Amino acid sequence: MLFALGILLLTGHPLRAQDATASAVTLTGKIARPGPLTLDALRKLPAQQVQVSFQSERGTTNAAFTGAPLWSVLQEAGGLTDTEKSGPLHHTLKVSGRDGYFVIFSTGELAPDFGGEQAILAYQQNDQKLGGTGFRLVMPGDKLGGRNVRDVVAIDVE
Ligand SMILES: Nc1nc2c(c(=O)[nH]1)N[C@H]1C(S)=C(S)[C@@H](COP(=O)(O)O)O[C@H]1N2
Ligand SMILES: [Mo]
Repeated sequence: MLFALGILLLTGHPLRAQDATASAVTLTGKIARPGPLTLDALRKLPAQQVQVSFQSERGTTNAAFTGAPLWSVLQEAGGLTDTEKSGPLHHTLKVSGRDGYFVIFSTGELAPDFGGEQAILAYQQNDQKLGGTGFRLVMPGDKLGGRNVRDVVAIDVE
């Protein structure tokens, strides 16, 4: 009985585990408060809408995406643990999709006082909720769609 309870606590309820991956991005690494970022929490951050146009094998996608800047997601999680003067120039973010696809960003390209790139962790495309995990990274201005990671499940800061 205790053993079964232990297994349940360790593995969690299978349905709950599935829900969690479907509606949260896991933040790990060198941030003050690592852990899951739920869709609800993301929706509470000041929203930004960006118009993007990118090419892929499927042609050109034109869409408006709504979400929160990746930089504010980091700040919401307490910011970088590295508080040195040039801390924002020393780290990387690995943004991973459910299929293992990933893109690396540098904190310097995102920090508002440096590159200030408008990377958005989006939850809405035009007026529709995103499918899949519900999260997509969007880089307005990119010609190709490669950095627009679909079905984001994890962001690791190193
Ligand atoms: N998770 C995940 N995201 C991904 C990819 C992928 O294979 N897996 N491919 C990228 C590439 S190369 C392109 S061009 C775009 C295509 O976007 P689309 O699927 O919305 O057309 O998604 C990007 N995001
Ligand atoms: Mo692509």
